[in-house]
Amino acid sequence: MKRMFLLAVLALGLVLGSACGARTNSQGDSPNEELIVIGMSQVGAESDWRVANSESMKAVFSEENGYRLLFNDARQKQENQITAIRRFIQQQVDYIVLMPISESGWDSVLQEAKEASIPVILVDRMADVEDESLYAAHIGSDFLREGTLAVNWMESGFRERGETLGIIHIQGTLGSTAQLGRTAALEAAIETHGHWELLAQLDGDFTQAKAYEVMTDYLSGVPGQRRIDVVYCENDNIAFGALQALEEQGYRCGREGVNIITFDATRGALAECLNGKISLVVECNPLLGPLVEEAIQTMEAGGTPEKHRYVEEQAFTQEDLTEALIACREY
Ligand code: GZL
Ligand code: ZN
Repeated sequence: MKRMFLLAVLALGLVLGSACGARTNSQGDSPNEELIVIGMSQVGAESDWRVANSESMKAVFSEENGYRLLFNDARQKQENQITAIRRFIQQQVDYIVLMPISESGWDSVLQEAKEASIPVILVDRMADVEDESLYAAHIGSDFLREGTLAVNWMESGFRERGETLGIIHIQGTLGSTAQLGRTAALEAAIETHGHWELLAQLDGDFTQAKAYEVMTDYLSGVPGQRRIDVVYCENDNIAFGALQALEEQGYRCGREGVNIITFDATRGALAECLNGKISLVVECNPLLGPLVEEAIQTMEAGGTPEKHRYVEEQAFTQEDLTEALIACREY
């Protein structure tokens, strides 16, 4: 009987504890009051870029810097991000930082955060919401501009080839802002260049394994070797998979053969560019932690952060690179 009574008291305590909204973190202990509690929903760990992005966040939002970071890895599933955000709301975090995997599907859960008076900061990709007041700030890249850097290079880089340009397009996670912007730039350029031919559009989902699989499937379906002038890879991990598949099937990659274009500019891709296998690397900066902190500190001081902040990015070819430059890069 005593055991039953004890169990009932314990259960009641748990219910009251969560009902009264005591701000507890996932370990259940209550954080020091002065720490700013951040609920962070990260896409996953699908690429080198993503790993660098997470490391940048964890380096900034540390306890010694005055934060308690509740970090959730959604393993590339939007429903896991939505579940994490709802948990952050229950835990009454001070801010929610969301790296949205895709643009759609956020209106209702961000409405719940707004009703709980928890500011949301969107990082990297965008959330396509009806009501812009559902997020306090967005910090990320201009993906259309990145794609435009790539097609401008294609425009100037192949003048001497004159006749048709055979292009294979390997896309990133469909519906993500990065994929939408980089795809839009290429598709617009193909429209205006009668001599550019889209040989295939494949889904590489931003991972090396998927890109290797779809590229190998495509190449094994082509009798012998066909002329491929450009493989437009929407991130470095796709480029690594495509490069492996192309070389396995006997293709030469580089300025005289198949020109691989890629986005992110991780050290691995820059090294392949320096050695001549990748022709163009467009930078996409993952080191967004300090910019997110700036927005949070602005709000802590009662200010209003910029609604959209875009990071500066450039493109690299072999001529721009040295071992020393690559060694100094942070990711
Ligand atoms: C771009 C980011 C993309 C990277 C990929 O800002 O959303 O997602 O380009 C990552 O490497 O997977
Ligand atoms: Zn042209």
